[in-house]
Amino acid sequence: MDRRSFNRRMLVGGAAAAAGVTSLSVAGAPDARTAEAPPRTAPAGGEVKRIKMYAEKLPDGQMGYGLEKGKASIPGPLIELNEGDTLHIEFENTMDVDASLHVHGMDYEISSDGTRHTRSHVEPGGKRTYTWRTHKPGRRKDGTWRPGTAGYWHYHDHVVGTDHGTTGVRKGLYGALVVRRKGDLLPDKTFTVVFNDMTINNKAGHDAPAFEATVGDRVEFVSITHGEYYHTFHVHGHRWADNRTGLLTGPDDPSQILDDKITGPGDSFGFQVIAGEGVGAGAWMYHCHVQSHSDMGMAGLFLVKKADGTIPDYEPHHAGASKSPKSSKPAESPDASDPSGGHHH
Ligand SMILES: [Cu+2]
Repeated sequence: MDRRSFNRRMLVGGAAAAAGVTSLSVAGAPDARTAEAPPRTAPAGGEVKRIKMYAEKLPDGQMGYGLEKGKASIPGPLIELNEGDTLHIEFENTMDVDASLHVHGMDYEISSDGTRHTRSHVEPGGKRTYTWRTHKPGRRKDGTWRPGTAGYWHYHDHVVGTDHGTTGVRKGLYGALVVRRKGDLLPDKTFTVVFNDMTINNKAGHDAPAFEATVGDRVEFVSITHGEYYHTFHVHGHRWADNRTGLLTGPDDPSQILDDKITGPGDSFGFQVIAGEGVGAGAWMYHCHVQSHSDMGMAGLFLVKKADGTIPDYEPHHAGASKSPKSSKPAESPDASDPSGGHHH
């Protein structure tokens, strides 16, 4: 884990990190922590957290959110909360057009909607504090059950280009938000995969990000869809449960097991897998399963390394992604400031 992602985690997931991160997992010793050691779990929420968030124009004309000036990325930073937490975001718009921060799934007052008609957007050079709240599940006074906030959610601009943020979203102003329930299993790594029009994380055809893990890592994927099209999210060699966490709660959990899920604009879901479980290391593809979409390049690689860093039978030329390490050499960790959506815990 590098400094930047560590800082990210301390900023928004500080309680989880403080409560559970061992030196083993920080040092990245996957062999030692799998199988025997029980997974770390999310603590009870209830904290008030504060972060800064910047909307910035990127050198290539795209737009991104970042936690520091000059550090914007596509997707924006992964934000992690625990049910019961409140997050205050001091948002600064460094661009020359109005921008905003609009979130799905949270409790927020209309003044944090991030829309133009509520005047909760931010003018060029301006600042605004958005407040997102979360709650635990519980019984209402009328006896009905109120769901908690925990889930795989996302945030995005809602004003650049149109009153729906169509240009902002198209250019990269979006990111993932994970809210955990007390006891939820914490992943070693989280990867955000955004199908945005015909791109993955705004990387057009055949330039999709590669995500790297080592056999035995507990890997979390967050799938978000934006734009004009429906897609299907598919990963080779790994499966998940079609429920809140993507994990079965026990032998009687009736959730369907999937390795492919249809997803449309505005949708988000997530799940965890054990990298290479039962199948081993390899350059496992992930892709949209609409044939013309994958043919046009909506495909990338989930690179699962052996403990020695090698990936068997990996020929970059024949794989779905182009910018990847060479066969049988130790794969390099992706830079946390990269636009690929990788986030290391
Ligand atoms: Cu597709």
